[in-house]
Amino acid sequence: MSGVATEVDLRVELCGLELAHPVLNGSGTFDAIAARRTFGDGLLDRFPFAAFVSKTITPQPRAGNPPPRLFETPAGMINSIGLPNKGLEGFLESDLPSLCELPVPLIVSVMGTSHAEFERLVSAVAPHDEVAAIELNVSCPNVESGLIVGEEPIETRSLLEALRGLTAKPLIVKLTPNVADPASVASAAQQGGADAVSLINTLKATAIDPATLRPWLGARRGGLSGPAVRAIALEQVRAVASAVTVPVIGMGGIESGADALAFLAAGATAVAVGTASFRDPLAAERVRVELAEALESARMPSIAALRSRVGSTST
Ligand code: RRO
Repeated sequence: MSGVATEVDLRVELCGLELAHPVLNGSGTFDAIAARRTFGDGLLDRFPFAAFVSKTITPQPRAGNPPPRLFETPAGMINSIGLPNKGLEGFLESDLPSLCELPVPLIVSVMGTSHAEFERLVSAVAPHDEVAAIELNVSCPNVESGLIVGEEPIETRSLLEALRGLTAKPLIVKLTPNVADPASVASAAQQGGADAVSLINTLKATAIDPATLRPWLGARRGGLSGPAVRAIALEQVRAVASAVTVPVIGMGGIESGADALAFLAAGATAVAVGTASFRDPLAAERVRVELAEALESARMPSIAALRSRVGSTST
């Protein structure tokens, strides 16, 4: 990061939200409440994201998976955190008031195992004025059908149809990369009434402990993220952005302004930094500054100019 101020206009509009720049966080990769405890209110003056996506919550509290929960891979990591969270009531009482103090729009991520669970979550979260949008994490089984919602276009569409009437706030569907054709799931989400899609979640992965020759992770398998997945994420973002008209939030191994620029050129309206924030909590700030510098070098005065240059069809 050179720190040279640029004149580039990084503002983007994401399903009605006016964002100062296009860099968000990936859900579950930045604990803003813990970061504020550690870094103090200075974090709010220098908040690295243009909108904040909270860690996914479920209706009931969950302890998460047994350890070990992380495994480092070449250029990435596998996590099997297992959705530890305080549950809906705990989130509303303990976390939401703190998250509302962040200086950017708040996007709350939710996951259920049935339409009824998702309906409960959306109905309880959406009425809070400080909640700008809801992200639906669909990498979970529907206990009624036994299918992973986000792996089946019909499941995804029917979930959105069940939720659409519950709120006028933007519904963002977080897509799984663990399908042959993510564009068909994205199209189904749009047909069901989604306002945006975000991708990719992590790729199914495992690691073997060389000493025991048994799975390293307590939950046996997990999800791969980091630069190792970037090229796959970029292709999925390109495919999805050319299949839908709603905005796409692209993520997967973004660590630099050049990476972010590639996702925007592939059709994303916004990007998210995930794994890189574990090593450097200000990685997203560096990505934003480098992105502005890259646009300036390319003589593009704004994100809008970039999007018209690449002729994106995603907004
Ligand atoms: O908590 C997790 O283990 C987890 C979730 Br909810 C998710 O959506 N993606 C991921 O890689 N880990």
